[in-house]
Amino acid sequence: MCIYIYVYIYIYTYIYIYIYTYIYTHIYIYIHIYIHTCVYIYIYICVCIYMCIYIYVYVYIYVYICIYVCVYVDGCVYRYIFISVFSCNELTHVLYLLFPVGPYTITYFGVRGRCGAMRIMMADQGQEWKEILIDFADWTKGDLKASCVFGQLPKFEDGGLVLYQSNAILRHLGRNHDAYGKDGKEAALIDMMCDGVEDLRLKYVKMIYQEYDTGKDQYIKDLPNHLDKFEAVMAKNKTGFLVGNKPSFADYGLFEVLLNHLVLCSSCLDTSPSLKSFVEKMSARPKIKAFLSSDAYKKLPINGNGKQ
Ligand code: GTB
Repeated sequence: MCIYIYVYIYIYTYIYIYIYTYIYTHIYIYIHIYIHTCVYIYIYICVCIYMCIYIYVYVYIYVYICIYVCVYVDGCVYRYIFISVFSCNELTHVLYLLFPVGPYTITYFGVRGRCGAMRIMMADQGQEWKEILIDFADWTKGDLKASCVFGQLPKFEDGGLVLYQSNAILRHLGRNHDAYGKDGKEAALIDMMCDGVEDLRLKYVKMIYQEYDTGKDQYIKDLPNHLDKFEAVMAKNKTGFLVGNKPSFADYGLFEVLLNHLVLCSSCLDTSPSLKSFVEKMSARPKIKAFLSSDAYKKLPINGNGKQ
């Protein structure tokens, strides 16, 4: 009997322990796996979310920068197409708003000189620009001179575009700001007037820098002969501008050179009514008026040798 009870207890205990251990172990393993799986799934979800956010933000920023750059470049291209192919003034104004040009940078000596006209033009066109003023003593060291295409200033920067030669800069501004005529014929006439202004400017510069003391009086005497040509064109066009019905880059050039001549001889336009009225109207344009009365303009001498 005792043996019977003993065997029974033994078997019972064995079965009990076996079942208990089995169940317990399985439950334990199950919970363990469950927890680990949850942790792994959690980590996996976190990584996925992080990667998605990272990729999304990265791609979003990257794509938008690419799109903006492409659209901006395309905008510039479309702007030029509209100007050159369609000569469509109203649409180009909209494009200028969408894809603004500039800001520009001028590197030049602390004078009005070859930059007078472009500064007035940019002011009138509502542009802002940066000025880098070069001391003539620094210029003579030669490094900057060596870097300039023709060894001279002004240097003009429009983003990555670097230009020299003041009239090329005026033309560039004319293209950028719809001040180059409404079609090819007007553009050709504006080019012609710009070259005429350049001839007058060269005579003026020669007198100022080389013959001021000996040649000034004769220069003033001869002046009506030179101004007559501009007077005739201005009177014939009847719009108050050299070509077309709004200011072109040649008008800004003529306006500035006439301002300098009025300083040289205040009565020089008395026999040129159309030019006189042109100077008055240009001077009264609000943005030009503000610029001409600004310290930035007034503080600069007209020429590099102090003569005017
Ligand atoms: N064709 C060119 C243009 O239209 O831009 C002419 C440019 C030019 O004449 N630049 C002159 C220059 O760089 C400056 S305008 N000169 C220096 C050199 O050739 O080494 C004239 C001038 C002379 C001196 C001063 N100054 O003493 O401050 C300022 C401006």
